[in-house]
Amino acid sequence: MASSMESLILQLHEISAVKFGNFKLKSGIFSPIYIDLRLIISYPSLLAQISQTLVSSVTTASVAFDLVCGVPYTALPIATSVSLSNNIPMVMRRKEVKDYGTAKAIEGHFQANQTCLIIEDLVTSGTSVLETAAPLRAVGLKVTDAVVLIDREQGGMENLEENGIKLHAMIKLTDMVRVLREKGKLGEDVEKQVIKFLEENKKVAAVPNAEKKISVKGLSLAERAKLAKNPTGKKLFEVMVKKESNLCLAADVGTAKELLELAEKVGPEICLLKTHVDILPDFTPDFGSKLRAIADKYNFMIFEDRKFADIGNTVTMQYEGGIFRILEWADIVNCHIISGPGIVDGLKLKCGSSNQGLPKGRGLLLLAEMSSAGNFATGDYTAAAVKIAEQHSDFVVGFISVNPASWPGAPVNPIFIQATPGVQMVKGGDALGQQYNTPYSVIFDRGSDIIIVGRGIIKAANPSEAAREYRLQGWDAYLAKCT
Ligand code: S5P
Repeated sequence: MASSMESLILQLHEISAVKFGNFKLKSGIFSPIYIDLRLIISYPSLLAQISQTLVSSVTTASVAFDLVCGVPYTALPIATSVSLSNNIPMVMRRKEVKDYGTAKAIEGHFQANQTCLIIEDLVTSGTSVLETAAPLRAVGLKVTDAVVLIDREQGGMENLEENGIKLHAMIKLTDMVRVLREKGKLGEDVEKQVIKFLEENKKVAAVPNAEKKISVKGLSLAERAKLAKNPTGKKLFEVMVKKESNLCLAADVGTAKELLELAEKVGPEICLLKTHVDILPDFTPDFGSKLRAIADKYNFMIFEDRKFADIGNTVTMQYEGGIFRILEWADIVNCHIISGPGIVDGLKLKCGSSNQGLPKGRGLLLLAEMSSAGNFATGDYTAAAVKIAEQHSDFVVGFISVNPASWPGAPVNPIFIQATPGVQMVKGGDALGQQYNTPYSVIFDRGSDIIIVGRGIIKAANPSEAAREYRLQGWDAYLAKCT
């Protein structure tokens, strides 16, 4: 190893950017090594040295690029330093796509087809590099290479390779540990402990595509698909796995024309598209078949958010008849349980599961909780929804929920899908009581399966780009649950 690299490793150790001991990681596991590269901003000459070495390592490898982009946040100052000292323009990826102002995911001037080098401080599974590559590619930039200061050697290089990105790592963690031992900064026993830990945790990698590689606490979506009793619920699980998407678009736009255009744009990113057909002034009887054609093309399912609430006999007619003829085209509908279990019997009369020999094999979601402030769907009401679902598990495919991890006896039967509205990139709300949580908190902390996103996508300058961001964040949170 070059002496400049050894000096860099020693300096990182000196400033405590690399520590040895017993550290609890975000994933809950204990690690004998901890790396915190955020500290380098306090040492400008070290930061400059790192940036220079990063650039030389890629130029030696003859990588050509027009722009650089740091993975937020730790690598941003590194990318800035690279940009300044080499006069290479930089672009910046927003972690949160705002729904006001210009709402861009990528900031800065660039041209389509330019090549952008991604700069990262530390790579484990490669997920954060992929999260930055996705919006860069979505705006037409080419991403072929990424350079990282430290590679933890936990599958990142392979995962990036699978996604068309060559990773150039300046320092491999095992080399770093070896150098520090050689220089007397740690004993042989600690070195062995760290190497053993790295070996054992190689499979912790949580990246898109990792469904097959990971072990899952609870059941994976693929396993739940096998248990599902309703054909529509089963298909929804399968679509999620196939598309690596737990994103439902709430397509609350002004006209049917806009809705169909939006479905075309966002189709590749979603597993489910949710409609409110009664807000479409230009609804025509062929709306359902037009939407179905797009759903088939992009392999997503259709959910009419009708929120039936009447007695069984009335909802039977509302479901099948009227102008909208929802039963004909919606795979899934939902209902409140305020009127009691008869509502489920009524809807089921028209479209129960194929096991019962009833037509259509449609699915039903029960509103067990709501996202709006001060709503009454809590406590015993939520528990009653779970009970009704169990009694009708051939027809009920899951719940509209907000925090299913907090329900008594949680998690509930894994055949049921949890779908959660009130999702945006930042926590907050609107002026009319809607309350938002982030994709990560909904999927990881609150134990839901599907994020339902409306304005976060519709109001973005580029809805398909925003949808991709939501899909990646949602899926990433699912994978994080899976280890
Ligand atoms: O409790 C709920 C249930 C639903 S289905 N809260 C909700 O917001 N919804 C729906 O989710 C709502 O009708 C809208 O279509 C979507 C949320 O849209 P956003 O624009 O606030 O993301």
